[in-house]
Order: sequence, then C-alpha cells, then structure tokens
Amino acid sequence: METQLWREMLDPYRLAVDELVVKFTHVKQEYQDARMYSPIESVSGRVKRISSILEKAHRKGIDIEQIEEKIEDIAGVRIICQFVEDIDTVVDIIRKRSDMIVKREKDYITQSKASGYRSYHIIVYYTVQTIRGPKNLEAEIQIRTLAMNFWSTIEHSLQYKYKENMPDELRERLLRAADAVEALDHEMASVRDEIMDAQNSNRQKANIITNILNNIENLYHIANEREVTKIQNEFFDIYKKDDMALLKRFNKQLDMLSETYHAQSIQSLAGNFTDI
Ligand code: 0O2
Repeated sequence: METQLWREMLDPYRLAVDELVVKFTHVKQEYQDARMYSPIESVSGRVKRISSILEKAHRKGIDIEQIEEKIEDIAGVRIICQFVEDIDTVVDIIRKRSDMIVKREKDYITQSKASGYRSYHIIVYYTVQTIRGPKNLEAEIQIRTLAMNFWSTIEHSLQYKYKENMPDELRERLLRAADAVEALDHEMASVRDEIMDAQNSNRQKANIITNILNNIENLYHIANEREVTKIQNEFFDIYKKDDMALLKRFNKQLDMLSETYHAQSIQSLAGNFTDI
C-alpha cells in the first residue's frame, strides 16, 4: 500500500485515539472535580505503526485488504489504575457508555498469558466523524495497574529485542517478576483504604492552601495592605505548624473575611470547601 493510502486509512484511527484519550482523561477530571478518588490514574494512546501492523498481519496470516477487519488494535488506548479493584470500576464505566459498544473483552488478569502478561482488554466499536462521513472502527482499550504496566513495558522491549529468541533464563526471570507484580498488587490492595485516605488528605490540604492563597491574592487588590501582610504572615506561621485543624479554621475565617470584601476565591464560591 502506498504511504498516502496508509495515511488515509490510519487517519480516522488517529482521530479515534485522540477522542478516546480526551474522554477518559475527562472521566478522571470529573472524579477529581467531585473530590472523589479516581479509578483512572492516567490515560495514553497510540496508533499502531505501519511496520507493526504489517508484522502482525504477517504473523497472523492476514491479507492486506483484511487489515481493518482483522486487526483490532490499530487504535489503542491504555488506562492505568493504581489498584486492581479500580480496573473493575473502569470496565463498568466503559460497558455503560453509549458512545462505544463493547465487541469483546479479554481478561488476562484472572487468566494471565503464558508470558506472565496481565491486563484487561476491551475491544470496542467506536464511530468517528470525518469529511467523508461517519466511520465505525475498532479500538482496543488496555486497562492495567501501574505495576502490571511496569512489567509489560519492560517485557515488551525485551520481546522487541529478542523477537522469538528470548533466552529461557530471561523468560523465567520475567515469569518470576510477573509473580512479584501480582504479589505487589495484592499487597497494595490490602492497604488501599489507607493509601486512599492519605491521598485524599493530601489533596484536601493542597486545595485548602490554594484557596487561602487565592483569597490572599484577591484581598491584596482591595483590602488594606498592612492587614493583608498580617494575614499572610499568620498563614505562614500556621503552615509551618503543619496542623490540618488550624489550617481549616484559618481557611474558614479567611473565607468569611473575604466575603465581607466580596473577594472570595473562585474555588470557595464554587462550593468546593463545604465540608472543611
Ligand atoms: P504491540 O506492539 O503492543 O502493538 P488474539 O486475541 O490473540 O487473536 P491479539 O491482537 O494478538 O489477537 O491479542 P492479544 O494477545 O490480546 O494482544 C493484544 C496486545 O496486548 C498486544 O499487541 C500487546 O500490546 C499486548 N500483549 C499481549 N500479550 C502480551 C505479552 O505477552 N507481553 C506484552 N508486553 N504485551 C502483550 P501486539 O500487536 O502484540 O503488540
């Protein structure tokens, strides 16, 4: 196939990957805006390289005309989660969406591959709008934990290096590493609640500090400079004490003061701090 024809064929896949990455990143954002723990840690995507498409077609005995029909991962999106439990939540989110239809699911987590590879794959039908009209195509969504991703990235580069000739000893080491990854995920799951609490309180602290700094900045424009400097120094003293209760009380007082000046920070106006 000529380069121009490849480009024409791959263009809608590029659009699909871009759209899907935006959509899943937005899911993460929505959780964060609602101040909830996000089951999505990060999202990335890629369109399969022509050389990889050709290699896969050759490996699977697929004719060039059947590439779009038979290769399901020309468009690929990867969703990384912190914990194994989060994978189920993400799978549910995908199943419930109306802008993608699940074609099939491959659970390599309960049934890992012989290589030790673990991940959850969902092949979806997804429609993009192009100047030639709508195009329905397939995309593969890989969902895995940070630990699974670490393993598979390393193993993928080794596979690339050795092709079919990976030394047995290395293969065994990778299998042992895969077991260690599974144990790590299991161990992390048992402290998930504690980790989530810690992350939530870090996020809450960061939000309070942002709110305080916004309020101080707004007050600088309208209030007496000496008074604002005094408030700022007071904030630094409290900040150094690293006491969450003091920080919350100071934030509340500053919100009330700012309200009298009509200088409340946008975050507190949006009701972001109703429970602090
Ligand atoms: P690349 O370079 O990542 O694009 P099948 O369902 O078996 O008929 P397919 O497409 O081979 O068809 O399915 P499978 O096995 O689910 O593989 C799809 C993708 O999952 C692979 O794409 C890899 O990205 C990833 N994958 C599968 N097995 C492994 C593995 O053992 N190690 C690693 N690191 N990744 C794996 P490609 O096209 O093989 O590769």
